[in-house]
Amino acid sequence: MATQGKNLSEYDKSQMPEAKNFRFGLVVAEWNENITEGLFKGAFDTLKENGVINENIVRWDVPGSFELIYGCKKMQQSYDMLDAIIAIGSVIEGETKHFDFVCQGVTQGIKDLNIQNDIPVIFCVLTDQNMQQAIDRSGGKFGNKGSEAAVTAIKMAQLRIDAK
Ligand code: DLZ
Repeated sequence: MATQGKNLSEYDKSQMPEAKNFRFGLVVAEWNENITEGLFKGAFDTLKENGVINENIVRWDVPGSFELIYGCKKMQQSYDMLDAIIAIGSVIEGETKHFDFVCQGVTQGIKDLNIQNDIPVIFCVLTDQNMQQAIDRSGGKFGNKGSEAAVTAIKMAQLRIDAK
């Protein structure tokens, strides 16, 4: 089922895997905290709506989006019972090339974790030109990408089980 551009309320919830026994990790960057907290809330609320219990959700914070790579790697190693991890960050374009390096680094780093290790890491990093675009996608007029990441995490957790 195609899900692009929809928020959870538009999803066919009857098509969602049974998630009540799944365990999830969320690694949250502190940079642009107003945005990443909105993304975290969207993800957390959607996991709960799908039956995941509080005890099966673990959260770690890291300073910036670049640190999501190491945070997710250590979480994979520390909690090998997790079914999926969601990496939450917000990178906003500034006047220097830092934006490009952080975006490329975190994208490639999380891609590498998905290749190297068995617990799927879901990419929930907004890469926006300005703060308004980030607000619009973290609980604003274009929905909440954290919620979409949680739906993806549940589906990938089920895929991992089915593929074993
Ligand atoms: C340095 C930096 C800059 C300029 N912008 C962002 C940003 O928009 N979003 C974000 O998550 N992190 C940013 N950072 C911090 C880097 O991710 C990282 O924390 C530092 O470069 C230290 O490794």
